[in-house]
Amino acid sequence: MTSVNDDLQNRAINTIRFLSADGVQQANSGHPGLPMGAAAMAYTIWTRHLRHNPRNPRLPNRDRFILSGGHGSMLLYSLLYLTGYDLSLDDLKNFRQWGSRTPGHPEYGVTPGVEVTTGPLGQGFANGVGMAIAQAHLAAQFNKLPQYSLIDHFIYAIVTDGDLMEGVASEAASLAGHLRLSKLIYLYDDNRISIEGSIDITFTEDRAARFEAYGWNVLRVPDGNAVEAIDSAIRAAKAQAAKADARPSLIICRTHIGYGLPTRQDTEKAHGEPPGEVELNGAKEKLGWPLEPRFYVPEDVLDHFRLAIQHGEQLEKEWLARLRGYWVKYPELAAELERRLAGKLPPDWRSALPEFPADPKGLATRAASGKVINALAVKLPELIGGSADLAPSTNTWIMDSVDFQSETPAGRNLHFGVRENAMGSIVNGMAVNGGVIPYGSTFLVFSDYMRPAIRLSALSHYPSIWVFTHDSIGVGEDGPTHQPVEHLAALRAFPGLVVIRPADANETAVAWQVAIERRGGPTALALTRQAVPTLDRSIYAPANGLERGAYILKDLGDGKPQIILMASGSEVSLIVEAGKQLAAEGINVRLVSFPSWELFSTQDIGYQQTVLLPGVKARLAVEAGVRQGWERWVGSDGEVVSVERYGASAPAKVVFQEYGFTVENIVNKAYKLLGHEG
Ligand SMILES: Cc1ncc(C[n+]2csc(CCOP(=O)(O)OP(=O)(O)O)c2C)c(N)n1
Repeated sequence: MTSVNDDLQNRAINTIRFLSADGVQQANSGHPGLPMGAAAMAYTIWTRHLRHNPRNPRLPNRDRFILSGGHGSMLLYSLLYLTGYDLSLDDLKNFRQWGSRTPGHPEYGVTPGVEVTTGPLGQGFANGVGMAIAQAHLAAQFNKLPQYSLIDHFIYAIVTDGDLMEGVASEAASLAGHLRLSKLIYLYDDNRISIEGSIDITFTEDRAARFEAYGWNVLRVPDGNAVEAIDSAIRAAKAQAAKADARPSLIICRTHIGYGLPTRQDTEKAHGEPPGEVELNGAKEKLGWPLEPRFYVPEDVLDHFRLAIQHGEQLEKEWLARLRGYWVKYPELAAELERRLAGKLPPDWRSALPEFPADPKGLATRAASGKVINALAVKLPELIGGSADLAPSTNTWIMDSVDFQSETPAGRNLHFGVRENAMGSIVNGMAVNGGVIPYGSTFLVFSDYMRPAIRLSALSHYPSIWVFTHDSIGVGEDGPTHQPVEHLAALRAFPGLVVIRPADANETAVAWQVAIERRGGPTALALTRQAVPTLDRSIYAPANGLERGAYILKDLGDGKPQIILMASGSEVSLIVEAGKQLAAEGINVRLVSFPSWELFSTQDIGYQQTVLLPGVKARLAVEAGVRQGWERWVGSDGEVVSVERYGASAPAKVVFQEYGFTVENIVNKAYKLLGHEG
C-alpha cells in the first residue's frame, strides 16, 4: 500500500513488539512471546493487506482479522491503537485491569475492532470458517459481478500451535477445505513452543501435509520476520483465491517466540509471563530500541500506521459508491441487503409463524420445529443452518433451498458433517458476521460436544440458535448413551443462554419467534423425538405465554389452587392429564407450562408471583431430566418428578413408565404433597 523504507518498517514492527511487551510488563501479567514473535506477520497483514476502516469497525465489507491465539491479546490491542481505532495508549497501559477495554483475552463487544472473543484455543480458527461461510453465502446472494462486488472481503487470522492442536480446528479445517473457502487466509505462528516446552514433546506431525490433505493451499515462509516473504505469500494466497479451484490458505511462518528476549527467546519462558525488567531491557538493547519511555511510539511510526484511517475512509467511500450504484440498478436487493446487514427483521415476518390445530395425538416438537423453520424460511431469507449429520432426525432442512456447497454457496442448508464441536464455533462465526441468522442442530445429548462454543456464544452475546432434539429418556431404544439426563441443567448453568423446552407444536412456534427476535444472545431449543399432544388452546391459555418463560395453562376447580403442577416439554401433557384426575376428585389444581427458566426469571416479581402463588406450598414439577435447580421453583415443601440416573434402552413408552413419568405417579405424588394417602 505505502512505500516505506526498511528502517521505518523495522521500527514499526518493534513498536508492536515493545508496546505489547511493555503492556504485559506493566500489568505484571500476560503473554509477551506471541506478540514479539508474530509482530512482523501482524505488521504485514495490517499495513499491506487488511482492508478496514478504524473509524468504522462495523464496515460491512471489511476484511476480518482474528487473533485465534487470544492469549497474545496485547498484539491485537497494539494494532488497534496504532491504526487508529477508538483505543488509547492509556487503554494499553490499563491492560488486564478492572473495567479496562483491554481485558486479558480479546472479548467481542468490549474493545472496538475485536471481531470475536478468543482465548479458548481453536475457537477463533473455527469462527473464521463460519465467517467465510457467511461471506460466500452473502456474496452469492447479493453480488452482481463484475460491477457490484459488495461482499468480497477476506478473513485473516493468526493461528498458533495450540490452535492447530485443538480438535475443533481440525474439524473446522476439514470442512473449510471441503467447502473451498478461499477467502480464508490463515497465518500460522510456527514458533514450535507451547506452555510445557518444545512441541517436539507433543506435536510432531507434518502440519503442512495435514492441511494439504484437508484441501488447503499451503505456503511456507521460512523466516517469519521477513516482511517481503510474508507479503508475497499473502499475495499468492489472494491470487489463488480468485481461481476456479480456489482453496483456503495456510501460510506457515517460522517464527521465534519472544523474539529479541536475550535468554527467553525460543523457550516456554517467553510464552506466558512478564519478561521482567532485565530481560525486557535486554531485548530493547538487542533490537536497538530505547529503554525509556515505556510504551514508546515514534511519531513517524504512528503516522505510518495511522494511514489506515485515510485508507479506511477511502475504502468506505468506494464501498458506499458501489452500494449507491447497486441501489439504482437493484433497488430491491439493495434494500434487502441493508436490512439484513442492519440485523432488522422484515416488519411482517411473524405472520409466517404457523398455528397448529389441537390434536390429542399431536406431533413431536422436533417435527413442529421443522414446519416452523420451513414457514419462516420463506419470510426470512437470512435464516440458514444445518446439522451435524442429523438433519433427517433434527428436522432442520429448508425444503425449498439447496445444500451450501462450494458450487452452490447460495444454498441455505449446511452440512456440518459429524463435527458438532466445529459446528458450534462455525455458527458463532456466522452469527457474529451478521447478515444471516444461523442455527446448528444435533441431539441434545451431544450438546456436550459443543459446550465451548455455546459458552462463548453466551459470554459474547452472539445470537446463535442451537436446535437440540431427542431431548430426554423419551429417545427410547437408543439407550442411555443417547438419552440426555443432565443436559438441560448443564445448559441452564450458562449465564446468558436462554433455554426453551416447548410443550407442544404451538409453543415450538413461539419458541422460534423468541429465538429469532433475541439478537443479543444465544437461544437453545430442546425438542422431543416423540409425539406430544397439541394442546387445545380454546381450553388452555395461548402458547404465546411462552414468551414469559412460564404461564398458567389453566386453573382446574372452582377455588383457590391447592396445588401447582408445573412441567416443561413432553411432560406438560402428563400434568394436564394428572390435573384433570385430581380436579375430578375435587382438588383445585393450577397447571403451569414452564418452558424457560431464563425467560421467567426476567419477568417482574409480580408476574412471577401471579403464576407461582407464594401461598401455595404444594408444588410439583415434572421434567425428564435431573432435578437440579427445580427446588428454586417448587420451594422447600415441593417435590420434583425427575431422572436421577442414566436412561435405559427400551421403547420410549416403557422407559417413561419405568422412570415414573406416568399420570398415575404424578397423581400419587400430588396426593402425598397435599397430605393425602392417595
Ligand atoms: C482450549 C484451551 N486450552 C488450554 C489453554 C491454555 N493455553 C493458553 S496458550 C496455550 C498453548 C500455548 O502454545 P501456542 O498456542 O503455540 O502459543 P505460544 O506459546 O506460541 O504463545 C495453552 C495450553 C487455552 N487457552 N485454551
